[in-house]
Parts: sequence; structure tokens; C-alpha cells
Amino acid sequence: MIKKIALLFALTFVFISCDTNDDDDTTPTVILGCTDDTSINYNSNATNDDGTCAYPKLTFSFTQNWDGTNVTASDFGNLNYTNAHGELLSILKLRYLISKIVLHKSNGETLEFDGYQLVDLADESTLAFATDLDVPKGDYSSISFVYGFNEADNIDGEYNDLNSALWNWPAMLGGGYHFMQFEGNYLDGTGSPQPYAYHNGTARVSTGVFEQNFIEVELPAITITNNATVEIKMNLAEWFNNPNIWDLNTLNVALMGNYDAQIMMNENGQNVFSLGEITQ
Ligand SMILES: [Cu+2]
Repeated sequence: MIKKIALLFALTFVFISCDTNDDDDTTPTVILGCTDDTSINYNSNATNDDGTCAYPKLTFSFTQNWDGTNVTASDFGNLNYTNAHGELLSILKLRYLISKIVLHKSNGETLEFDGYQLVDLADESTLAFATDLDVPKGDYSSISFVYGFNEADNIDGEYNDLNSALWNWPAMLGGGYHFMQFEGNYLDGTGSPQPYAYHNGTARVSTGVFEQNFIEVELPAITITNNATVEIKMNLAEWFNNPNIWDLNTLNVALMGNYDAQIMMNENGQNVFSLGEITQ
């Protein structure tokens, strides 16, 4: 009954708005009080300060796993992981950059979230990226994002927070920023620990010649019905696996200027991300 009254009230308001507002059809009708009418794109559980209904907002959460086993900073230093080539390894650092998150509708419309997120496993506050874009409820055919920065965004020295985080990629290697720093130790053939630093960014072909090396990731369809947290999972084992089985005995440190290593990272990175849980 209450719903019917709310709907009646909303419809009345629409008629009134149409009479008085026909000079501007694009202005969304303001509904006083929230309703569960699913034809209205507002979030039924949230209101703005002025009492009008709010659109859903999304938070992206970033989780990491090793072939399904959750990895957090509390696992740092443990020789817990065996890569596809057979080396036992530990993780001591993991930071990576995500940018240009876009929701796609099947009719071609897109909603792009501003900003980027430097995920640092050692800093819990970076594992969630809260956005403030109004997201109409409904079905979205995919989510896409850029791992790293695309060419337009990868501007040398442009972002103060990333400069402070020492996230820059050397100018002689193409400049801009790192896409990932993934470090730890692995056990070599004699069983002694050796460092690895799997750093990824622009690939240097030769002096002054560079290749963009970011990855455009596309994740499956989602339906938004409310404020939502969307989990984006990274399977760390994949960086060492498919299609290039990574041999840490030969590719461990000093990889940033190694063109072949940078391209192999890009190839292996194509399948590290997947869509996790959507909580709303
Ligand atoms: Cu580096």
C-alpha cells in the first residue's frame, strides 16, 4: 500500500514536472522520498542530504591470491608459493596500478570512473577504491579497466602522489610510471634464497624507441541494484605461468630494461585478473 502511494505520488510529480519543465527534458525527475520502483534508477537505500534519493555508488576492492589461496601482507616473507617452473618463492612487496575503470552497457553507453588506484598490499587503505560517480541501477555488459596507464595517461612526472610513492618509470626506459612492482625471494638450484624484482612498465625496444605495455582488462557482466562493492581478483601465480613459464633462475632482477621480459610480463598479465564477489 505504501509503495502504491509512493508510486502514485511519484507519478503525480512526474506529470507536474512535465507541465512545468518541458523546456528541459533531460533533467532527471526528483522523487521526494525513496521508492522501490525498479523503473527509477535511484538507490532505494540511500538518500542525499536534501532528502532526494541517491544513485548507487561503487567501491572496487582488490584482492590477491595464489591459484585461489588468498595472499595478504601477513604472508610476506613466507616461502609458501611454488611457481609453474618449480621455484619456491616468497613475496615481500606487491604494488600495482589500476586506472580507467569503465562500466559498459550493451547499447554502447559507458560510465567512466575518474582517477586511478595504486594498490599496495602493505597498505590496507589502498585495497579499496571508493568512487563517487552516480551509477544508474541496471545491467552492465562488462567492466573494463587498464592495468597500468594507457599511453594518454602515462605522462612522466604528472601525478604527485605517484611521484611521492617513487612509482616513476625511468625516462631512458620510456618514462611515465611503473605498472607493477612484485618482489620477494626464490630458492635457487642450491636451495639458497635469491631476490627477484618483477617490475613491469613501458618496454624499451632500443634507444628512444618504446612500446606501450599496459593491459586493457575486460571482466564479465554485472547487475547493479544498490551501493556495491565489486571485487577484482589478481592471481599472482599467473604472472609466472601462462603463456610464458617464468624461470626465475634466469629472469629475476634488472628486468625493467629487458624488452623480452617486459613483453612476457604483458602476455602473462592477460589472465591474472578476474571478477570476484559483488556485494550490494
Ligand atoms: Cu622498477
